[in-house]
Amino acid sequence: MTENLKKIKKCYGCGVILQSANEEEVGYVPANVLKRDDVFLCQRCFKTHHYSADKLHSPVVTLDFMNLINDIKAKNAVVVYVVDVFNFESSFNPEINKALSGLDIILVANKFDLLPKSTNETKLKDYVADKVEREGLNVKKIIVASSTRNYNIDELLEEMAAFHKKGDVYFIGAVSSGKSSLIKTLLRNFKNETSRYITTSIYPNTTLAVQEIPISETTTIYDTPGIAINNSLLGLAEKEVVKVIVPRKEIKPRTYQLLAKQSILIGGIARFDYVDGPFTGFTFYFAEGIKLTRSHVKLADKSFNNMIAHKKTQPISYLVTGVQDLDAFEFTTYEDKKYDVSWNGLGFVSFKGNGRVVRIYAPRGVAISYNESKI
Ligand SMILES: Nc1nc2c(ncn2[C@@H]2O[C@H](COP(=O)(O)OP(=O)(O)O)[C@@H](O)[C@H]2O)c(=O)[nH]1
Ligand SMILES: [Mg+2]
Repeated sequence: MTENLKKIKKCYGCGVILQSANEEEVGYVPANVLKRDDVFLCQRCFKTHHYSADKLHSPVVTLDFMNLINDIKAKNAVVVYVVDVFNFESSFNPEINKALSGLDIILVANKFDLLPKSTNETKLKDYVADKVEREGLNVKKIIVASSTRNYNIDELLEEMAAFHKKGDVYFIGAVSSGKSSLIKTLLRNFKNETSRYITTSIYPNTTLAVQEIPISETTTIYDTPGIAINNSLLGLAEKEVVKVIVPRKEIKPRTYQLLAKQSILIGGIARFDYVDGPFTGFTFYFAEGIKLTRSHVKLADKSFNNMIAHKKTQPISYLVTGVQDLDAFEFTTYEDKKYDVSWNGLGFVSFKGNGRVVRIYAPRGVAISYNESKI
């Protein structure tokens, strides 16, 4: 569902939205210039500044990881692919998916405890199954689990038992999806009756530190380092900010009834504008420490910058010193369904209804997505 998502062009210098309708108004760029993909500045900033728009990212799946994956393929081993249900869109990463294609996969949708108790597990599973099918992954089983709550870990053990007769089991997934925690919980339910020890060593032909956990004389679980997602706030923000944005316990959804032209400022790092449509409820799923502030679209730029300047919100990151550091995206709903818009690594907003126009602001480099609702 990306066909009706459009990127709003903003000036990387002053943050205003670029437009070619009125030369007297802020953000003016001639129409033929605005059409180009490499235009990042309004005419005024273009004349007074010199900016470089560095958008280069390192790849998600590195050569080292590909070597590991090739080895898994050669051994015909099983993969436990761990994704984080709170950060589903960022942890279920297209590059990781591509690397895993053709392998036998048990998919663990981990951190279920973070979603509200009312969450329908079957619906979530169906949602994941649909995504898995679209990606063409060879997933044998989807398990909705929580390593911290020891929820459905027995199911994972059973599934692994059915498979590991075939060979080794590799835990793969994005940084912080919970691979190591899952294995720790697994081991609590599992006795090492072998004469082999748990070791950590550099995986052959790579620089990856991989932990080997023997589960029989011949079979081993491998805990691999997390794959860093380059378009997630978790990978871009400083440690203190990551601490605030990662939820520790069940999310308490916060619902705002909004009129068109109202705006919610998400800490000092993101923003959600309700551009157009009827009075609608928007539910925000973010860690408790993230302060949400209601504003009006007209005042939002100023409030946002002020809150950052006077440290009146939480979190504030070096990534965002003002609205000029946010990219904006806009989309319109065309069906009477429930939707989620998500910021990779940060959280998501759910709402329902046709004909709603919303604008999503994210720190530059952080991917956003929108989907039919997963919960
Ligand atoms: N709420 C919750 N947090 C979890 C769960 N599993 C892992 N975590 C947390 O997520 C973070 C990353 O976990 P870790 O196992 O190190 O992830 P890895 O990078 O995939 O090995 C840690 O802070 C864990 O406490 C879970 O099921 N629920
Ligand atoms: Mg780990």
